[in-house]
Order: sequence, then C-alpha cells, then structure tokens
Amino acid sequence: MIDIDATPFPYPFAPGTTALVIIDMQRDFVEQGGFGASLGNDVTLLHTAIEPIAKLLAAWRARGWPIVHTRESHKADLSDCPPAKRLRGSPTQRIGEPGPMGRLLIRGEAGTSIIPALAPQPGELVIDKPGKGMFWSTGVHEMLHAQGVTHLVFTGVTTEVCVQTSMREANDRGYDCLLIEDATESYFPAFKAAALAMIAAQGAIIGWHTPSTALLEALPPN
Ligand code: C5J
Repeated sequence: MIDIDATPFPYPFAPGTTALVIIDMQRDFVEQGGFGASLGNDVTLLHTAIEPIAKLLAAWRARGWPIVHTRESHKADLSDCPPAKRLRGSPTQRIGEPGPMGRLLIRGEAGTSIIPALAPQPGELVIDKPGKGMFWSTGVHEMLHAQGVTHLVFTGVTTEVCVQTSMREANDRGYDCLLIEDATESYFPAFKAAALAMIAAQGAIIGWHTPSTALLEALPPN
C-alpha cells in the first residue's frame, strides 16, 4: 500500500488492484449540441478536466492497471429510461430526441460516445449505465470483483451528479474511493466544491479527494 496525501487524511492506495474510473466523458456532456447543452449548461466548464484525466489514463495504461469508462446511455426504445427521468425539467430537447450528434443519450449514437481524447482501448471496461450511478443495472460490481479490484480512483463528470452518485454506490459496496479534484468538473462550480466537502466530511464518510499531481507523483515506476 502507498499513502497518498489527500483530504481528510492520507488515502491508502493499492497498486494493481485500484481501478481508474472515468465517468461519462461523453460528447453528449462535453460538446455543444448534446444532452448537457440541451439543459442550458455551459459545456466549456467541463473542459479543464480532460488533460488531468488523460494523464491518469496514460499512467494506468503504462502500468497495466484496470480502467473503467462509463457512459450514461439508454436503449433505442427507451425501455430503460423511466418517464420520471425523461420528462423531468424543461430542456430544449429530451433524452431520445434527435440532435446534431444523433439521438440524445441513446447507445450507438455519436453523442453518446466518449470524447476522442479519452477514447477507450481494447481490454478496458466500458459500462453503459441507464442511471446516474455506475452500479445500478450494469453488473460492474461483479466485473470489478472478478478482476480483484478493491479501490477506485474517480474522475469524470459531473462531480455532484454521476460522479458523486457512483462514488456513494461504490462506498456502500466496500471500495475505498479517491476523487481527483482537477479531473472532475461540474456545470456548477459551487456544487463541485460542495460535493468535495460532503465526500470527505465526517472522517471520509464517502471517501477522499486529492489533486492529480499528488497521486501521479506517488505512483510506483512502471
Ligand atoms: C448528468 C452526469 N449530469 N454524467 N449526468 O445528468 O453527471
């Protein structure tokens, strides 16, 4: 184990059994014309997370450690998208409607794919999740268990929605979870700050957080 400098106290990092989790770095959230923009969000706020995630991805690939990419997405017939999700709010376009990158959040459409800078490689897990959390209706817990994964390092978007939900689900399943501060972003900077504070409060009640440099500088050589 390696102690990583983190909030609220050092994170016990397990080389080889820690998966890098990249939540929903999809064109639909990061680019103009996607689901995130349809909700009225400024998608450029998410762009600063891309480079730190790319550096972590390179570090994990160089060491052959497990990597998980998630995509928030639905079946073409929307049978896995409850009306409570599809009809909520007043977006310019709803899930399943056609946009410039295809039908919003539908599997196989261009907008649902992960941005080219972070595109998955063969051998990496790619999880399509109908909910905000990565464990609901995906089977990912069994896949991680089969690989011997005990710890999860979280990155991706958005901090207080799919990242925090996934981290809470993971914490309940017994994983030690570390969120990388500069490798996650929100359309709402205040919500990102609040999510970080909630996660680490009460003695790491959900997990830890730290900047990417603190983790990268502490990794064993590959
Ligand atoms: C949202 C996500 N914000 N990936 N999804 O609806 O956080």
